[in-house]
Amino acid sequence: MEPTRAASLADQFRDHFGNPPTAVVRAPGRVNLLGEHTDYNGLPVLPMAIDRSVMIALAPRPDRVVSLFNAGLQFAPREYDLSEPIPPYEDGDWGNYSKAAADGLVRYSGARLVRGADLLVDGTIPSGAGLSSSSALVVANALALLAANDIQMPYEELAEILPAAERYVGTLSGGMDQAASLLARAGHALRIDFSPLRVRSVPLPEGYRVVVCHSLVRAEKSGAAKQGYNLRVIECRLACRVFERALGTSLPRGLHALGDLAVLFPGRPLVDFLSHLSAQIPDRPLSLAEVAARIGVRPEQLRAECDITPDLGDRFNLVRRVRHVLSEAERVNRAEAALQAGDGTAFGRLMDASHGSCRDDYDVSCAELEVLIQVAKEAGAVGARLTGAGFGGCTVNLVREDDHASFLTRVDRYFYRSRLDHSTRVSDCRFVFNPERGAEVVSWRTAGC
Ligand code: NG1
Repeated sequence: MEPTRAASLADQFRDHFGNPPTAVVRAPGRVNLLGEHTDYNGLPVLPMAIDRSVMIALAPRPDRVVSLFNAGLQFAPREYDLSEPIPPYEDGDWGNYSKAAADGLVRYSGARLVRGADLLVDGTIPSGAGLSSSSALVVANALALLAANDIQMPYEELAEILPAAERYVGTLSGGMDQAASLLARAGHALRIDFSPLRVRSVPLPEGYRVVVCHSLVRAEKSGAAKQGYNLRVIECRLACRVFERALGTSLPRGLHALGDLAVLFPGRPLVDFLSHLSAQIPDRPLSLAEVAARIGVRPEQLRAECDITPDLGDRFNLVRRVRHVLSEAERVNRAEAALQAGDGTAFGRLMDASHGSCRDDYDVSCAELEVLIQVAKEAGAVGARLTGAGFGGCTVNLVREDDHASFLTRVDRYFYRSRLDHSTRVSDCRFVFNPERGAEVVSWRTAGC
């Protein structure tokens, strides 16, 4: 827990609500080193927690009202009642992340939230940066509501529940961010596998630093990036349907996610399956009617089965998306081995390959990210890639310890200098950090403050 920040948040809480908080919670953001757009496919990821977080000072209330106040005053105060159902605010409203946590705890864990809470929320994770500010907000709200109700829940269980809870805001996201925020280990990356959730610590190679750089393009998933993200989730769901058709009776059951291929055919390289898909459909954008015709179902049936909303349009790229997902999952396996062996060079090569795949097959890069990656490589990054959903946001870079000062100087000179106005500090745009531990709840009265 950052003691100075927590103490000042507690003071602000007292000033605002008139009584001291009973607890302070902290939920960190994360940077994903490798394994992009694999989590919602049930395939592994390799993130670590960053030193930026959401912190909430809280006190229970006698009624069932949740009163949300933002310490930084960027977001307007919100109040809602915990009585079910909890209807969402307008799309994009920050209060929906708190409601997502409340609704999810009740719906998926059966938690009895009989007490509301006063919550003072402070965040230091830039939003729309691919650093998981939204999930940190959901995790912190969940921990705050549980603390206000004296409910203990293992973090592993919360990490299973909160991804579904966060879908309340309309993003079809996977489970990486909540698991990383809750279960991260200081000084380590985490390999996370899904269904069921499994987590193991992975060391970072000695003599290297991880640097996060913002492309200065915000990709808000409460805004335009949501559609781009959800479309890719749907493309993967459609691909599962084509695989079912292609693999026929060799499949013992239906495919819920592309990751089921790894479960059903253990030991077989995932990329081998791509040829089964290519045998059924061409590598070009297809309409829903074309995909349906290849599977032999009616388009409306397919739309309903895959939950395809009209805002996602009628152009679905399946072959390229699957090529990314399956190859990315294999890169995670190789990357974990490289990290275990302390081989930063091999890890860097996998990061570069991941970026190429995100750009060319998953189409989630953008012009500014490409310039930033090029600058980073010229500045000596051993590996550089976009991190998080993409469409803007941050890059993650592996840099030799001895080179990291000159790396920053060059990135500042060749990327940030011409792009930043005087009101923005470059230190807010790129940062070097040590992996943090995951979320924590500190009882404020016993903390002696
Ligand atoms: P970011 O961009 O940090 O929100 C998103 C998803 C993850 C994962 C990555 C891509 C949310 C809340 N998170 O992360 O689950 O799919 O994109 O790997 O949407």
